[in-house]
Amino acid sequence: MSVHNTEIAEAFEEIANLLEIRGENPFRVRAYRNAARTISDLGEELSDRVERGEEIVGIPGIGKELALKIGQMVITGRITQLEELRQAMPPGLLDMLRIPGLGPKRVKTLYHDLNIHDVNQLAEAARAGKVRALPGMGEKLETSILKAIETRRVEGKRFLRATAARYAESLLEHLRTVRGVKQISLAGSYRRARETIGDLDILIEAADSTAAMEAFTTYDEIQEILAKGETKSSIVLRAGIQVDLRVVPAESFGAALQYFTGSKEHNIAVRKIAQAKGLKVSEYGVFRGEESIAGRTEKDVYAALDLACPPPEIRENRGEVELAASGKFPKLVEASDIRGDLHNHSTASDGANTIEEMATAAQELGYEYLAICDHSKRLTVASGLDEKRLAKQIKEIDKLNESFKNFRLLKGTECDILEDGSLDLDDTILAELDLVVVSVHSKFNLPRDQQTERVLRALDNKYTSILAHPTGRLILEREPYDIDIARVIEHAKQRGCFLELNANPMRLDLNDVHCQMAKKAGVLISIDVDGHHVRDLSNLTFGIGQARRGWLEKKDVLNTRPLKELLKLLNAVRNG
Ligand code: DGT
Ligand code: CA
Ligand code: CA
Ligand code: ZN
Repeated sequence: MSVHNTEIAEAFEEIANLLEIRGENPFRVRAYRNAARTISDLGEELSDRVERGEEIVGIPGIGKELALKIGQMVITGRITQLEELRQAMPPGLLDMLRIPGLGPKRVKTLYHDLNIHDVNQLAEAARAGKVRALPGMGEKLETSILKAIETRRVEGKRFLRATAARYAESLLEHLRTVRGVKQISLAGSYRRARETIGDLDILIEAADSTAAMEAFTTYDEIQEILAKGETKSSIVLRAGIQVDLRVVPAESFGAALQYFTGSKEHNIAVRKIAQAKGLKVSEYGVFRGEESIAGRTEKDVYAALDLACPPPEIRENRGEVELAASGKFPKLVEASDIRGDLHNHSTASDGANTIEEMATAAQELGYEYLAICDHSKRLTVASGLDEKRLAKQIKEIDKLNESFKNFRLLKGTECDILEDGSLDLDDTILAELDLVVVSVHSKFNLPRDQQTERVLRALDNKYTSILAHPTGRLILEREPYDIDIARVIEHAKQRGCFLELNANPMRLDLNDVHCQMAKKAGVLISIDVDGHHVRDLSNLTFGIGQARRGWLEKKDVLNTRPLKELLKLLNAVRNG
């Protein structure tokens, strides 16, 4: 049984939360929280270390006590202290933490002052207007709590695609080696690259399902087996993610893959086309009367309906079914089209790696360029750069560039947009840069018009090149700020500047629908990882998934351009 760092980090985070809600010593709480962050940022799995018999003490922030607990978790899968804490406190408290706006401090107040134990009691108290009276809460929070609880009931629990990806990959690896498994594929929202996943759907081709079902239901990361059958089984992983597995014979693998990839809306539209032709489509195949006329591959299934097979990412019934009849899909952008990344941080602000380390990592990926865009001075928590430090960084980058062949570091900034829409740095220093990425990191609560005007004004600065994470959302955690994206897109078009699709799996901002709007308006999108660590460069895959869902092609994406062409485009923004 191998325990992932994420699970250890989650356990520590939970201990910190429970201790804080109980009102324990803040230093102790912080020690667990810091350790959780350190562990989830580690490159290697701690369980590997323990298995090799190596020390854990010595990792910053992990003392003897915490090391012992990590050891216990790796070996037994649990931490006694956490189990005791869970026993001692109402289980619904942790669930309350998932409501946006509620941290351990507020949950502690709700628990101690109003004796609220779970989300239901919280909703009741909020409806009765009791929450607003608590210190530091107010009517606004009370309303947003209620709203959050209500939408949650509709949506159910979802997971970030990146979280699901980690667990999906190990599970697939486990299943791939099973005797008799001929083909295996993920289906459902995961295959369509949705930003969040309700559950994972896996499809296996095997003549005999016994071995596959056995391997699936004895997987060592299982929390619960929901169902075990001959063709279908469902489990819940320890991470809380449900996985549905279906085993099908070769002659219907394509039909099952088509059906379970969805989306439901896409399938309904496809079924209508089939009906008009006197055919029936199901997860078993395409049928004329009793006779199956297709089902082995997805392509066969669509072909039997005179349709071309659409890329999974666009199967949302947003125009792809109509296009399928003419066989002309856009040629969606691919990771290999990307020539460089235009938004990255270094140790100068809040990044974990030096400029040189970031440059090396980018070169290893075969990139032609990488832009260093550290935060600007207003963002003091991220040690943002003022004009003087940025001037120094410019010199440093110029010097580094002399040593590269076929690669260029671009000089940039991620400049804060101030409340009035002006930029955080002087134009004179912005003029020295290759590009200026601008973004909102404060005043998320401005009214829609004011927020929109603020951003439009920032785009009006002649040095502004790219608007980063344009809506500021954090998926499953923070709603986008209220902004009129249609106006932003239109303004970017007029100004000739660019919008970002931030590839951080928690942001994916712009979203798919916005990307499609930008494409229609003729605004180029820059798909950037917003790297704070060399490892983050691999997040490109999430950005590409979202871009494909937004129908973007190579030509719609700024950083598919070779360096020379890119520089021409960037220059045109400030001189055009
Ligand atoms: P999720 O899991 O909520 O992120 O979204 P999906 O799309 O993975 O949905 P899921 O797991 O409930 O079902 C997988 C696929 O199976 C879905 O995309 C389409 C197909 N499917 C499920 N239920 C129905 C249905 O009632 N009608 C049709 N036409 N297709 C369905
Ligand atoms: Ca699913
Ligand atoms: Ca499912
Ligand atoms: Zn950034």
